Amino acid sequence: MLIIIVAEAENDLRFSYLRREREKWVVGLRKMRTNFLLLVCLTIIFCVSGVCQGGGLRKNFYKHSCPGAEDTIKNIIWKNVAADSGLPADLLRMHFHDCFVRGCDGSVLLDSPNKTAEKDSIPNLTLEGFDVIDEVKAAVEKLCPGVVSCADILALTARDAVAFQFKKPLWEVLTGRRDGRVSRKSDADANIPSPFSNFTTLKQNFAAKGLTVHDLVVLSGAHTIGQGHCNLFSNRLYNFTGKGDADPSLDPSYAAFLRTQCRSLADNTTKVAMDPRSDESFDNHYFVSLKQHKGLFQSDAALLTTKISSNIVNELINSRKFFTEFAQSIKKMGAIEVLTGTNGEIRKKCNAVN
Ligand code: HEM
Ligand SMILES: *[C@@H]1O[C@H](CO)[C@@H](O)[C@H](O)[C@H]1NC(C)=O
Ligand SMILES: *[C@@H]1O[C@H](CO)[C@@H](O)[C@H](O)[C@H]1NC(C)=O
Ligand SMILES: *[C@@H]1O[C@H](CO)[C@@H](O)[C@H](O)[C@H]1NC(C)=O
Ligand SMILES: *[C@@H]1O[C@H](CO)[C@@H](O)[C@H](O)[C@H]1NC(C)=O
Ligand SMILES: CC(=O)N[C@H]1CO[C@H](CO)[C@@H](O)[C@@H]1O
Repeated sequence: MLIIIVAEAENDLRFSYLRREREKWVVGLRKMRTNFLLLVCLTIIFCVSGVCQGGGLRKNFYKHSCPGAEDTIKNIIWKNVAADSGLPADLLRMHFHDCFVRGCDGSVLLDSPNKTAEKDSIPNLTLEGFDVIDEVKAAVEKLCPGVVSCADILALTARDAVAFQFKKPLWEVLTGRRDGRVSRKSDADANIPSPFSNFTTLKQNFAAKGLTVHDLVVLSGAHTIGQGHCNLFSNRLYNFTGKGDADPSLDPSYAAFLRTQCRSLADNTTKVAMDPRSDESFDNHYFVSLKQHKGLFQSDAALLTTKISSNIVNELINSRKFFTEFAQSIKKMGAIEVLTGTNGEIRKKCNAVN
């Protein structure tokens, strides 16, 4: 009898001990759950405010708010590219310029009442394709007013224009960007890389946007399409060191050919293909030509001046590698300093703030 009582007391004790342990656990778990919820909330807040990596962009952001948007954009772009094979280059370059100045926020599209907007900076003077962006925006506004940002339109049109050649997209575009309200010429001048820059400066320009040397080399491959104006490289043809000489790093026969195109140092109207093999085909030829010292700008040639970057050039001569790497780097470029959540606005017209 006594033994049983003692045993029960012991049991009770053990149970109460267990109960206490269990309570500790429950309390601990509850605390953990609170902490976890707090963490999730903070992450969401940070992502909405654009602080977290990727900037809160996501795949198919307009799936519910404007399901037809991406198809509408693609159809208009393909129609326009069919009529103007130079359009992919215009739109790809515009996306790049947008992202490098105040982030991918459509600021490159804003008109300037007093000639102080990004559009008025020297490199932007030759940006084309604004009218096509306006056509796209008008169609998307008709479909779902006030929903799709001009910043997303820029990113999507660049992808779709290049996709026309392949009848399928070469890279994924996340969406959910919002439009900025500020466009300053001084920001463009300070952030858009110059065709006269050396490797060190280019590397710094890209690092300032969170992009690596690898991204710099890969994205320069965009110069596989499009053209450059003579005055941006003719110093390499006629007067490289002030002695009436050519740039020794430029292939001599290619330099001779370029002199037949750009007749003088002052020529600022003639345009020349940046990829002498195929300036309307998006391919890895930029790197093939570059390795033969036929890069058009000093900024192209600069990629051969360090071991690390020239090794990357060698890798990208592999076409499959170029396509894979380009898709990754341009996705990264498309997330530079984006406005998301409630930041910025959705412009009614791409050339003016609301
Ligand atoms: C590495 C630094 C870069 C420099 C210094 C640079 C410079 C230039 C220059 C000077 C032009 C010729 C503009 C003209 O004469 O009208 C040009 C054209 C172009 N750039 Fe770049 N660029 C760079 C990077 C990029 C990137 C990252 C992209 C896109 C991902 C890009 C895409 C283009 C395209 C597609 C064109 C042809 C535009 C056309 O024909 O309409 N560039 N670039
Ligand atoms: C005109 O330029 C000045 C800077 O010179 C700027 O402060 C102002 O906001 C600009 N006006 C518009 C309408 O953009
Ligand atoms: C690159 O260009 C910058 C700016 O023009 C210059 O200060 C720097 O010395 C150059 N670097 C090299 C390695 O030539
Ligand atoms: C070449 O550059 C030098 C030094 O800047 C200059 O004095 C000369 O006039 C230039 N030559 C031409 C043809 O522009
Ligand atoms: C081209 O050069 C001419 C003559 O030097 C000048 O008047 C004109 O403004 C220049 N155009 C551009 C777009 O730089
Ligand atoms: C100030 C200026 O000339 N801006 C131009 C920028 O490029 C677009 C498209 O070519 C022109 O329409 C602008 O006038």
